[in-house]
Amino acid sequence: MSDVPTVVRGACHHDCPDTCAWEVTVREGVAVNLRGDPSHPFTDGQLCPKVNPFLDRVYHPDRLLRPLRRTGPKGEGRFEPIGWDAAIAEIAERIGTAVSQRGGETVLPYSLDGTQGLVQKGVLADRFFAALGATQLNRHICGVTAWHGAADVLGMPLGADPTEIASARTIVLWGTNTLLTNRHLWPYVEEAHRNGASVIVIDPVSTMTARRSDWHVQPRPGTDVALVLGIIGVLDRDDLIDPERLSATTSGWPELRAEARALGLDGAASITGIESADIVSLAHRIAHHQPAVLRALIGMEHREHGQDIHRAVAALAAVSGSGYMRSTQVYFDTAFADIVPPPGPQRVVNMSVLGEVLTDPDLEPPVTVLMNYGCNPAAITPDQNRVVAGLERDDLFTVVIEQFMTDTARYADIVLPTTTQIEHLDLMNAWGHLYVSLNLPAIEPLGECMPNTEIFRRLASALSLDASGLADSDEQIARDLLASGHPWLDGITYERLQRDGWARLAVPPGWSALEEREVPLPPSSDGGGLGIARKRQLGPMRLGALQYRPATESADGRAELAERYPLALMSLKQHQRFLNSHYGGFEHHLPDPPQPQLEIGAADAAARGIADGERVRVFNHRGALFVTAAVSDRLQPGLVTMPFGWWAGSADERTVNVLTNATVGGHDPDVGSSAFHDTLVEVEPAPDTQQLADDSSS
Ligand SMILES: Nc1nc2c(c(=O)[nH]1)N[C@H]1C(S)=C(S)[C@@H](COP(=O)(O)OP(=O)(O)OC[C@H]3O[C@@H](n4cnc5c(=O)[nH]c(N)nc54)[C@H](O)[C@@H]3O)O[C@H]1N2
Ligand SMILES: Nc1nc2c(c(=O)[nH]1)N[C@H]1C(S)=C(S)[C@@H](COP(=O)(O)OP(=O)(O)OC[C@H]3O[C@@H](n4cnc5c(=O)[nH]c(N)nc54)[C@H](O)[C@@H]3O)O[C@H]1N2
Ligand code: SF4
Ligand SMILES: [Mo]
Repeated sequence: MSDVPTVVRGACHHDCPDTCAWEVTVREGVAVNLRGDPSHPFTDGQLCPKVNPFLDRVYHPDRLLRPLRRTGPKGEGRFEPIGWDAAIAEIAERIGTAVSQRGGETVLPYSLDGTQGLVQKGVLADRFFAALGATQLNRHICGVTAWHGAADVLGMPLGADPTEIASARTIVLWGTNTLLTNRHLWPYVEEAHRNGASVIVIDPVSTMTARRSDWHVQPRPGTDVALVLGIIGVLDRDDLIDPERLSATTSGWPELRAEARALGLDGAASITGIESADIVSLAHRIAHHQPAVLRALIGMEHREHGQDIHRAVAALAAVSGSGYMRSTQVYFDTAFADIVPPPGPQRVVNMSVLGEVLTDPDLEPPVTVLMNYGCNPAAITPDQNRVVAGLERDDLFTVVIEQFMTDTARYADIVLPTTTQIEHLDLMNAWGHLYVSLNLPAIEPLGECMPNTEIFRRLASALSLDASGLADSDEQIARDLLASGHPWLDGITYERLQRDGWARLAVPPGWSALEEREVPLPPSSDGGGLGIARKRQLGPMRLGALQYRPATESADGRAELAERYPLALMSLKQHQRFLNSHYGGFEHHLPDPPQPQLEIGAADAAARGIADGERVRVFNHRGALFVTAAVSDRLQPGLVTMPFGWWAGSADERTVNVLTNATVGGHDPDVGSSAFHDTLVEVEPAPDTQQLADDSSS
């Protein structure tokens, strides 16, 4: 082995819009340095506070390095090491028996974007579960509601290239916390700002991005549809809409205008809590300082009517002729080859309602095998008490493929140790820019770890599954994804990516969904899975009737519930060193103080006799947890917030999701994310320890 250091190119695997390209320096087989690729235009040589210390995660003493079999009760976390052959044989035997007794649908895969790499995230696993005839999972907890809202207007919901934000004169960051969640876009925002653009943030919460903006517009949570109707009403009243453009590019304007007129400016102001004069200024700012860009990402979709909110923002872009930016995922879905089997006839389960699915006594067949990878449902899925009750079921055989002993892994029958991004090969797309990258393995897998792909290859072989592609190598899968023949992949070959690390999709610069209404389709565009967007035809942007509806779980939705639980809870991505649930259990990533806190406004705290720093009980009809109160003057009355991403050990073996609402936010129950932010709670000073002991013994 040479002791001359080598540099291996790769890219971050995280579920983050930025997908940074990186370089790993390896000496004697050990990764000794990691840095952002200075040549990548979007990464610009910088990673982020979460990932700068990523090598510590790779070499962390708690890394899972061998397969484990459970020896104690579920959830307790007692395991013994076993060999790979024994682990694979046992899983294959359990799956084989379950499938022969109850049919393939008794197996439920549960995964998300723990890694966003296209190879490790899914292709082989998808082929494996399709060949088994397993229950199909709608992986809709993130992004799909927003996708549908935008698609309601745009057909195919492509937005403009986010880097084009640099040339805007008005930037509206609508329900997105750019500085925290999408930090590599911020330099482009700053460039526009230096050139005179104003930066407006529309967010009920005073986020770090809101505090850096020129104007923070703070609607009551979940009322953005009314705000949009108010703005459209002003544009209409003041003759600020170009009728020719509108009739050439949209349909359904009369219906939308009728709704805006019916609500009126005063109606919009009273629902949103924003002064009429401010709604007028916002409308005038957007109309008079073009090009304006409306930038939305994901957060607003986590509501019962999230689809309407995203639809409203897209409709406002269409009416005002503004640029519209969102996830760029659709570009990659369109460009890459569709190499997973199309959806089968098996039942579909929405991942948002896992708790209900695992505890439903009438589900036929019941889920008796749960295969979890790239996601930590015990921590991140709403209505956590039901999720945990499901994971505790003795008749459920659970396999977790993980890097660490997460909240979910503690409930597994078998835990399989898996590689990190610097130990395996992957092809990376992105949802915040248009660069594709190739991640090459920099070091050998640690211990006995294996990539997801190899685990599914072995399971397929042990089960003698007969379907094509189940033995494909990782490199073959990456090459096949690139081989669609789509013009956006022109000149982007595996070899070029091996050499350069990354390449921008060949989407013409300046191309935007609002200007150009034709999307090149690949030669064969009839596949399923990845290519769902391709099947949409583009036509005029659809406006149509749109109304504000309060969420069922809100003060205006269910008065009797709001009487018992009068505070709205938003559970936010708010820590600089957290990425979803990845770092919640890592000491060096925790904030100071190292506990999740409940932020509550001074008046709401005073009304309940709660002082800053005091321990409180937060509860509703789904569950309860104990945390410390942080009394603040930044919150609207009636609103409380808690951070998301902590592991259960941080607060009474539960996270904020013990409280959250699992209602699905799309217009169809199988479609869309959960209404995390439409959650009502009450808060009280925590009973003292003696009373707790009395309660539990009675
Ligand atoms: N209350 C509340 N809940 C939320 C949200 C919220 O805002 N509030 N946000 C929601 C959203 S938008 C999302 S996306 C989800 C995210 O929730 P999760 O999907 O749980 O989040 P991640 O931290 O991205 O990834 C989870 C796991 O993937 C594992 N992993 C990483 N790489 C690999 C790999 O190569 N192979 C395997 N097998 N595992 C790997 C990591 O070790 C990690 O434990 O949470 C949702 N839940
Ligand atoms: N540091 C860090 N970065 C991350 C993540 C992380 O955990 N940590 N997670 C990644 C993931 S998986 C995702 S999905 C993205 C999410 O990226 P974003 O969508 O930018 O982030 P969120 O915090 O989910 O939501 C954005 C904002 O929406 C606001 N919001 C909620 N409801 C409403 C509403 O009704 N109206 C309006 N106007 N605003 C509302 C919230 O207050 C929040 O500030 O971030 C990614 N980046
Ligand atoms: S988490 Fe996001 S910002 Fe941080 S390195 Fe990964 S892609 Fe870049
Ligand atoms: Mo997400």
